[in-house]
Amino acid sequence: MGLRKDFLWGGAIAANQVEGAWNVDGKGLSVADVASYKPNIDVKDYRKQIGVTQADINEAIESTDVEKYPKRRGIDFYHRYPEDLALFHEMGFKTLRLSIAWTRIFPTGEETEPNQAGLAYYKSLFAKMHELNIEPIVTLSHYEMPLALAIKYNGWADRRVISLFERFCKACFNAFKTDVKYWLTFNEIDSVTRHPFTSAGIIPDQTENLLQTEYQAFHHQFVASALVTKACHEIIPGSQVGCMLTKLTDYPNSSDPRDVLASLNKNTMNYFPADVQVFGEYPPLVLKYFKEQHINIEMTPADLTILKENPVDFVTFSYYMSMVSSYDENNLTLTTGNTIVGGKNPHLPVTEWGWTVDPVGLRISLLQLYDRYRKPLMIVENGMGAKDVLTPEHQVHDDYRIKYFRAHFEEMIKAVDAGVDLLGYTSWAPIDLVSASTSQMSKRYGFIYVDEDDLGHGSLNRYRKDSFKWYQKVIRTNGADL
Ligand code: BGP
Repeated sequence: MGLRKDFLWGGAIAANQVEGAWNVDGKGLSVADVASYKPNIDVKDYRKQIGVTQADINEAIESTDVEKYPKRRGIDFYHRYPEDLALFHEMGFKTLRLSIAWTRIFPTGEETEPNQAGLAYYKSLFAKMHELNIEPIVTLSHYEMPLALAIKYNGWADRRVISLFERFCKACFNAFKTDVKYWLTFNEIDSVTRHPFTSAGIIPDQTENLLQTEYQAFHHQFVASALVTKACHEIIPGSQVGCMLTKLTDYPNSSDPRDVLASLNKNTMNYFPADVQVFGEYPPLVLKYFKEQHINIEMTPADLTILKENPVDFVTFSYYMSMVSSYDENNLTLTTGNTIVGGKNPHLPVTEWGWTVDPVGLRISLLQLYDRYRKPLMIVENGMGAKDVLTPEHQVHDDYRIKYFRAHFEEMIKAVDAGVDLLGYTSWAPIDLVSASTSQMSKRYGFIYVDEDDLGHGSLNRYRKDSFKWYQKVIRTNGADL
């Protein structure tokens, strides 16, 4: 048994967390460019952190400060990609998951013709990848959209954004039809309600009924995802389009049936965006929940046909942690019950950022997803943020990272042995980059250390960590030697 021979081992990155060059070659401002570094904010308050206000945006538009806006400098992958790809190749990567910045192709989202310099950049990047036999897996929307669309339309809250996104995607399919076979539509599509600004361009303090707006934005993304799946299949015969879900595997806090019910309900809500993309329709329980919450989504009959006719080909997900739900008797909704989530799990350790470390949860996730969808799966993000130390000899002894991955790979292989069809695994992230939730460099994930601190100081030199050699061996033996 074991992994398939052509298992796609590799890593995953996102344009806005690595590229930098935020105003180069005609690029427009994206929502990610205005998410600022707020060192004193409580890192656990994820939603607040990414909840940018209109005042923040006004200030950010004027600013060119890359200390305050670290995603604007990234790790300079824009210029250093040949060196970085060579390092990935040295580790033996079969694939690299990356995203295309919409704002490099359509700077404000509303131009009628694509920016040629933006297309040319990605064209050379893909050429280099093919030279090194690294198969691209491309995310079309990874936590960014043109800022202009957020300001003008409140992002994905507005139906008109669907056709603008379609225009962007079709430009990519036409330009890269010989370069890219695997495409993902929206990164962690379920995250609209967790951080509406970065995920859907919704400006919370300008939005009257936030929950209603978030679910309407969800709907527009589902329709857009189905439309571009169709376009991709038409423009690139043989292409494969996947959805991407945050796998927040949820456990009941106890065997009290009410806790079990709370967790079941939580999972129903976690799964629903992938359900829509795979089954082409909304789960009845979720529609009932909308009714109870007085959420009225504008859905046309044409939308429902588009969803039904264009399911995704495969299912991908990020896996970092599991959650715990408990029943809350004072706070109950009719269909889904209500849950206090994120409770501590006494069986699991946590990282410095409070994320549970749960390798068995990865196996559970794979089994659950395969059982539910019966589609090929791919793990497109998994990894551990840590505060690494660079020695004076430029080494990083990250045995904790090796231990983390080893435990996760063991469980992944057990799931495959149990019959799960798994296409590949891309770690988050193979190289240190600017963190999405904290905007900090010091939350490091890579096998490659980047000499850059939270304020952007440093040589930007790359150094191989101990885990680099280890991952190289894992890929070489296709997971046989962990
Ligand atoms: C996922 C995102 C990634 C990445 C990762 C780690 O939710 O898709 O973009 O950043 O989480 O999160 P963080 O950077 O906040 O540690």
